[in-house]
Amino acid sequence: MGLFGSFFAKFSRNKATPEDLDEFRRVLIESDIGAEFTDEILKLVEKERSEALAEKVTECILSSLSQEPRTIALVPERVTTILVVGVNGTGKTTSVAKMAKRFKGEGKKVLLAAADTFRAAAVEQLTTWGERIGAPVVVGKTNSDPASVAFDAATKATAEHFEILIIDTAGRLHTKSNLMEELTKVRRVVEKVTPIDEVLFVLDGTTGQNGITQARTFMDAVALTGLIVTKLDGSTKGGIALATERALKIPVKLIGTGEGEGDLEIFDPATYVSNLLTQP
Ligand SMILES: Nc1nc2c(ncn2[C@@H]2O[C@H](COP(=O)(O)OP(=O)(O)OP(=O)(O)O)[C@@H](O)[C@H]2O)c(=O)[nH]1
Ligand SMILES: [Mg+2]
Repeated sequence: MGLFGSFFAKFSRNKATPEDLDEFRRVLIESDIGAEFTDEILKLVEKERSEALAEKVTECILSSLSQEPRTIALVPERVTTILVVGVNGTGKTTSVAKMAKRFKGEGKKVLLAAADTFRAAAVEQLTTWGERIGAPVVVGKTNSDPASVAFDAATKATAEHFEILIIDTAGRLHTKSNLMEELTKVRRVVEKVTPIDEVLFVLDGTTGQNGITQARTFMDAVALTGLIVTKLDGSTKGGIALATERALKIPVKLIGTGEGEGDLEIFDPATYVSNLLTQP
């Protein structure tokens, strides 16, 4: 993640040459941090050539990010419901399992809903995770209405006093309006039983700028409250996390750093940016 570290080490010691700046611009663009951040950071680098540069750039990035809390706030008096959405293969089901594992570790009573009814394998995948973690999973028949599975899960969660319900949904292309409508329906139907507290969009950290377009369409359909950015282990492209947060004004809450159930971290922007700038 210390993508820019070697540049900052150099820029704070010497004057950056035009070649250095070109090279740095290329690295910024390739990191998917986006055009706005790239321009602002380059301006600072051109202007400021001192020990204070890293600090100024950190300030510039952090002040553009969301000020909303990054933790998932639990509602004490009723079930806290989390809906997990995103395009295909971004890591939704894995992230659902990782969150469940984390909450179970805190001693919470967790219920999962397999509202991805398109493929039998998807239900199996979540059921296997559920068994491993010790969280029951509400399932429906293959090709049944995902909203009805989500409704059943919300009803069970409320009746049996679960503290957390996490609803996994099928991956869908943001350009397929019927599938986006299906998601809106899941939300509407669950909210007949209990409010949805978090709608988390799972973004593959190796996706390019298209991730922002995807997130915008999901935002319109289901009003996202946060992002989970996955596959940041070993990626040099994690800048999309910052670019998407800036564009949508919703916080990155969690980051996925591997395929294992423990590979989920609460996103801490200050540490993230500091690593980006200081580690070579
Ligand atoms: N390296 C790495 N791999 C991940 C991470 N999160 C998920 N994966 C892998 O990405 C692949 C897809 O993960 P899933 O959780 O099945 O993705 P999904 O979004 O549920 O996929 P669909 O339901 O088909 O849309 C799997 O091989 C996961 O192990 C992560 O943080 N890092
Ligand atoms: Mg899945």
